Amino acid sequence: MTEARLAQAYLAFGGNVGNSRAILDRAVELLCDGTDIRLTARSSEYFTPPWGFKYQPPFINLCIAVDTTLTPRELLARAQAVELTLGRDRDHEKRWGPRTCDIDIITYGDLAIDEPGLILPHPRLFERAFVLLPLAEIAGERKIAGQNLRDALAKVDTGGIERLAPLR
Ligand code: A4P
Ligand code: MG
Repeated sequence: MTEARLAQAYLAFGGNVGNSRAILDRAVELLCDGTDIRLTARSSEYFTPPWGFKYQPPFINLCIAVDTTLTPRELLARAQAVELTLGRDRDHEKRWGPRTCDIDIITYGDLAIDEPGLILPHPRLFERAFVLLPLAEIAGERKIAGQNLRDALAKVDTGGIERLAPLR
């Protein structure tokens, strides 16, 4: 029997429709089954002003680190299945608009890919304080595409972002 390869991946979660803290908590729980996807670190939750499309409610964002035996495509499929379970409706949402639960893969090991439907590292990572802030909390010294996360964070505007105290 060949042993399954273990990769370390980082994922970002966001939502601004419904009880976002409860929904994202459930999303992490559903995604990290402890078998194929094992949670190794989780950031605080952050209250963040809307990015991209401004006329919408603020978001809750968080990031996690996982060890996974899945391929990047399998991981994306699992993430999208969780989005659907939690009520995401891709057919009726606008780009960068409101959503119950959005899950982006930020990195998968040191893999760099640009294929239809999957780009790694996530292409808009370095523009987004709502991803860099939670990510730096759990992986500040890590380099992505040659950039240290703490340095990347220093270059973006974190105004209006609040770190939330844990619920439990
Ligand atoms: N896709 C390609 N690469 C990836 C990847 N690395 N991870 C594809 C996940 N998906 C990836 O996804 C569109 C397609 O991207 C998927 O079908 C997948 O195959 P989507 O979730 O509908 O993304 P999108 O909304 O079109 O774009 P994007 O850039 O992922 O934006 P977000 O993050 O989904 O935008 N403001 C704050 N403060 N916090 C937020 O969380 N989120 C959004 C939503 C806008 N403003 C926000 C936030
Ligand atoms: Mg997305």
